[in-house]
Amino acid sequence: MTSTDGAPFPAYIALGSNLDQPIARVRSAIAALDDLPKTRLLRASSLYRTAPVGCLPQPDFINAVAQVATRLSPQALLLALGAQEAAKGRTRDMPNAPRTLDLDLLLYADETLRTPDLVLPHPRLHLRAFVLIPLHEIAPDLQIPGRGALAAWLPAVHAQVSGVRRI
Ligand code: PH2
Ligand code: MG
Ligand code: MG
Repeated sequence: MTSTDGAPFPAYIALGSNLDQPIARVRSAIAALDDLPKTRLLRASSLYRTAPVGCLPQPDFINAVAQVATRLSPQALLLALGAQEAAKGRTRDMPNAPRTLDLDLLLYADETLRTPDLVLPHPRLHLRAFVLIPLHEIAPDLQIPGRGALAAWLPAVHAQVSGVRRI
């Protein structure tokens, strides 16, 4: 599914920031998705303040999820998201260090893909309340390819839910 001259494909993107005015950064990053080539912003979730998960102690994150319609291939979309991160001053000193902007490609149509650069669906999306809750807000009936209904994964992250607050 890399020929992209026809109808656009839906894709979901997770946004996160926990450095230097994260609310403003996530808001402007959502708007900037509409400026990506061959890509339109369709929906965006509320912003959520979330406790860090799976990383060293660091400031709370601001997280959100957006849906786009794109004629970019998954690889081209991934590159475009990386360029946006770099344009917003993201440096990659250490894995899971606090970051100005993280843009993760969660889902691309019903594609499943396993390459060194890109795994679809995102391999941890169903384990993270800071992704599942905003994704459920904008796509309550979503099916995750290979994993079933998104809503069925919410109970699995109940221990993280108290750390996710809509703002
Ligand atoms: N991103 C991570 C690791 N942990 N925790 C929260 N709450 N939000 C994130 O965006 C996040 C995280 C790696 O990308
Ligand atoms: Mg991430
Ligand atoms: Mg990332």
